[in-house]
Amino acid sequence: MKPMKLTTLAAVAAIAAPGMLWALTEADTDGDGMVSLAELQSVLPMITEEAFTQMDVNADGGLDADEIAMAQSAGLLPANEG
Ligand SMILES: [Ca+2]
Ligand SMILES: [Ca+2]
Repeated sequence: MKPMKLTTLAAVAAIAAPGMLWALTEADTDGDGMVSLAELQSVLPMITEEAFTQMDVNADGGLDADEIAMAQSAGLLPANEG
């Protein structure tokens, strides 16, 4: 646990619109601030590795809030709001 992570998460939460972080907050079970393929599949079992790779724009192995938002905009992820 590094203090930087909390700062980063706070910054992300401040930037992202409410409701856009469903996958990040609910699926990020190890709390590293990104949703891995395994974490994403735990909430969305239909997600394939191929789809995940498309969503992982910077190819770091996890989806951050921006990538999730983009995937939702592109229709690759359900918005799942309310
Ligand atoms: Ca994670
Ligand atoms: Ca990524």
